[in-house]
Amino acid sequence: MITNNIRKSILHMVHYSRSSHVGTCLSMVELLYVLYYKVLNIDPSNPQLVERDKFVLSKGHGGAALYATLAERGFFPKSYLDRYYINNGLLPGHLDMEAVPGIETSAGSLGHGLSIGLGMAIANRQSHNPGKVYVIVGDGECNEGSIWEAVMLASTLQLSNLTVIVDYNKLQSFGWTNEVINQENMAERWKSFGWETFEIDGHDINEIEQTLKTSHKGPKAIIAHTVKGKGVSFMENKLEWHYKSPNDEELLLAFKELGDV
Ligand SMILES: Cc1ncc(C[n+]2csc(CCOP(=O)(O)OP(=O)(O)O)c2C)c(N)n1
Repeated sequence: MITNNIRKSILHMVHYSRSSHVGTCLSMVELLYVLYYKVLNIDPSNPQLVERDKFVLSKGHGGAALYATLAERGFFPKSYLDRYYINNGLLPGHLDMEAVPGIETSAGSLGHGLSIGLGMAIANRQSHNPGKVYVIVGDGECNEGSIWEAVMLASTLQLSNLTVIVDYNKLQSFGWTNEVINQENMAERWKSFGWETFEIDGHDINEIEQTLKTSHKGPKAIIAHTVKGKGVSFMENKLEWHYKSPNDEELLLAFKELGDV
């Protein structure tokens, strides 16, 4: 199963590099899988195709998940994943668009990806380029004011070529998202800013695909309910896995759960 392979790559990468953000990455595996295998018009052998769809991972601290998905999809050899977040490595911990083919924008400082995606969508409209733009933002990331500036402009311009997925895993780096800054009724908030809004299970592959393929006249927001750390029971909904990397024993346990050992 491809989603399992992506999860195993992520676990391997954070374990080997002893780095953070494993929960962040595991939360969006199904979202990335559906985008890269069922939705995006992309060609791994020609990543600069002018009319391609573009994906922006705004929560760039989850870079390992995108690197793992791109490697799985054939943008670059899987062996590159061994060079994640290490000295003299190839793949920086926060996304680097110069590192490997297939990454549309660097990210890590939260709150910028949606504005960048908005700019891409405007440029495509102006140049009659049919390429669509998809952006994943984190729920904690939605604390950033710049997100809402982009949200307002996108609906003013009725950008039907722009889709945002909020990876609504309810946790951020300091605790439960709604206890840091309350964002209850997340879907209503996006709707009130003029976006066509959907609320889905962010781990249900069919629901993700159907919702992404639903046509829309203005910008589309998909509030995807997810679980931080999804797929590894002892990491699910646990704040500490924003920071910790699994030790040898934990890695083995995680792989067992994923049916590998
Ligand atoms: C501008 C900015 N401020 C703060 C941080 C530190 N930071 C890294 S991850 C994070 C929380 C992100 O939470 P969320 O968007 O919900 O993503 P998750 O990891 O839960 O998927 C914060 C505040 C940052 N990277 N950029």
